[in-house]
Amino acid sequence: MAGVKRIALIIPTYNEADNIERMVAELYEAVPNLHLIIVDDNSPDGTGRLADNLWGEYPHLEVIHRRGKEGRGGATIVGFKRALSAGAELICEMDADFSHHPAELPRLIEKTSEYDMVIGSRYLASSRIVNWPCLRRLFSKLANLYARALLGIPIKDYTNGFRCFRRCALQAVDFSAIDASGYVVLSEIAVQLHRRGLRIGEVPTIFVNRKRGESNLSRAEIVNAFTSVLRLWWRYQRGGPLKKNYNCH
Ligand SMILES: Nc1nc2c(ncn2[C@@H]2O[C@H](COP(=O)(O)OP(=O)(O)OP(=O)(O)O)[C@@H](O)[C@H]2O)c(=O)[nH]1
Ligand SMILES: [Mg+2]
Repeated sequence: MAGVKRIALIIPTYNEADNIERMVAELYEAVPNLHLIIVDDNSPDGTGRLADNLWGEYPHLEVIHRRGKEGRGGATIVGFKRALSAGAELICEMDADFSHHPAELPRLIEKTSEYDMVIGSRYLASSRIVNWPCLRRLFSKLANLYARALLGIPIKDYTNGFRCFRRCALQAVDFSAIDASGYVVLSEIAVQLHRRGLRIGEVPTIFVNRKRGESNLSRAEIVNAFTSVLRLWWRYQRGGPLKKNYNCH
């Protein structure tokens, strides 16, 4: 059972003061032995301070503070590296705004017995998306179709940051080749793992639009999402900057 494994979870935060305390409580309810790593980018609303105050209340909570808002992807990479150096056997990531529900985390964890990376997917038959405006749904759907057409990985959801990795899968990622820092890092990691022949699986998830806190998705980031997938395609089209195949099995 996955419960005996050393499991780390990375949560990138920017202005999640309304969510962070309840999120942490529900996560430890769902997976009590979690090594939780919160990576906060000096949130003006004091999320980082709130997270610090939780230290001591929970057995394995760690908070990494960065100087300013530098993007979700880069924050997650900092957390991944910390989890690897701490010896985690499974490493997960999720958002702090309850779009990904803590109670669903054990299902992703369990599926890592079959796959090297597991994605909580919004686009499988029994997945659901709750309270997302039409335009947002359309944008996400288009972004995923576009990524799939260009990058060719047989997955339905490239852009949901609800994932679990086996340790060996994250060790296979060449972080030095990743120069982006925003949401596209999710796609770049998937490209690298796919090119290295690692197994990527999906489990259905119920994705709920944030109820509290403000959206971090700016118009610039939407434009960036499309141009950066094009860059990825260009960089990785002939095997890209990757070193040799990696044997995870
Ligand atoms: N550390 C860090 N975390 C970030 C940054 N941008 C977003 N996040 C976090 O990454 C997760 C996903 O960001 P969201 O703002 O929920 O982005 P989204 O889901 O595309 O859009 P909304 O839910 O509408 O805001 C949340 O936990 C954010 O707090 C950033 O620059 N740095
Ligand atoms: Mg969100």
